[in-house]
Amino acid sequence: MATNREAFDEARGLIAGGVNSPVRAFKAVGDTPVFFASGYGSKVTDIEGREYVDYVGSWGPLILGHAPEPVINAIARAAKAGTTFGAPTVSETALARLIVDAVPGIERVRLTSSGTEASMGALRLARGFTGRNLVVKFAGCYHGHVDSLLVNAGSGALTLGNPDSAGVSHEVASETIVLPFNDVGAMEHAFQKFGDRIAATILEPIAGNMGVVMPVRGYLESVAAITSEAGALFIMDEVMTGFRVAWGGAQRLLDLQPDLTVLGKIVGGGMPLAAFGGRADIMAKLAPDGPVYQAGTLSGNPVAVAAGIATLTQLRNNPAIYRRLEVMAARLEHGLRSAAGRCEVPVYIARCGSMLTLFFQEGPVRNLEDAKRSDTRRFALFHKQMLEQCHYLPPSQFEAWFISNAHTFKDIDSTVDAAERAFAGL
Ligand code: KE4
Repeated sequence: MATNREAFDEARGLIAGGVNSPVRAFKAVGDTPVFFASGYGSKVTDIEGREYVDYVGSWGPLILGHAPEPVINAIARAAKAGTTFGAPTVSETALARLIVDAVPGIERVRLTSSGTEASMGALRLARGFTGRNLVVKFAGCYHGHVDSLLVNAGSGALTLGNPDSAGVSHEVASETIVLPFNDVGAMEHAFQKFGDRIAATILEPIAGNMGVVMPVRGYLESVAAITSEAGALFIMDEVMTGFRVAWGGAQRLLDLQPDLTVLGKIVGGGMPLAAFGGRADIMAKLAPDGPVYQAGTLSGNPVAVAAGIATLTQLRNNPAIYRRLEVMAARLEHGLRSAAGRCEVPVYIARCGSMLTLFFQEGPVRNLEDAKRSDTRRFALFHKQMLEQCHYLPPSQFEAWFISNAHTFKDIDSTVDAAERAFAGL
């Protein structure tokens, strides 16, 4: 049986960096990545046979936990009937109906295979609809590796200390205006200067890719109003918050409707499926009815759609799941804060529902500059000590922890106890 180190060495000889997504390489915590063999409920087991309580949950999709029976059964049934046709199926319509019924800002939807594709499609659609080129995004918000959005991105790029990606041309980057999050004045200034050239404003309504950062009161409403007054489109990237912070996402929780919404992660139930959608008049501009081209061989494939339908159906039919997630996540937040206090380790915990981040600093964390003041060395030590105690946290200070409906009080309390031992060792 190979060790994680041996598996990583072998992978690096064949896969770029040994991983298929950079953040998985554990560079930010200076450790060897864990290779998983299986997952069930709130637990994952690595190739060395160690079992961990999992707070990554594949970076958000697994709100029901690993391998939930209704989802696995739906995937198996769908796969036996054929994995993909490249032709319409009624199951895609069924998933579309679930999404349209749940998300206030979506009247029409288009399914894709990743959040990046969905963000890219939403952006191209906004430019096609408005006939304008400039886009406003926010430092620390991440929307996938879309060239024009990979400018001062958060998440992987930030974690690797390389906020601007090589390979993104100056011309492309020059059409993206990057503003600080939670700063209305910066929005006003940008729109005074460029307003009639701006196609869209895109943001994570509750940021998760610089760590969890909440919008200050009234901020999102101001962003929406300034954007709309300029004739630009307001795009909410709810890849992480969609079906996570509430059944209808942050826009339902905050009662604020965007023109376009990007979805991913939970909507695909752990399979490669994402979506973008919005006002019918805007979506009508998409090919084949309209002039904005967007496509995908496996977009809406029956197996991923079956996983999405099974996951959303579980959430829709059991609204108590969100109340349970709130109880579990609040217990974790308060337990971590108390344990850090007893060990006199300054921490700032930001949380919305079952997504949270523990920052190693006094706080508050209102934007990327605040987030970057965190003690990432201390985070790396903490992460390592938690891993040694079999609690699997995201390998970056600038990511969100996720609690699933499969987590138990026992899981949460054991994590808090392990954290107290880790804080004491910092
Ligand atoms: P994907 O292309 O990875 O499916 O989605 C990109 C994306 C878009 N928008 C938001 C708000 C996101 O959080 C993401 C992806 N999130 C990261 C981690 N926070 C995925 C992990 C990874 O890159 O490996």
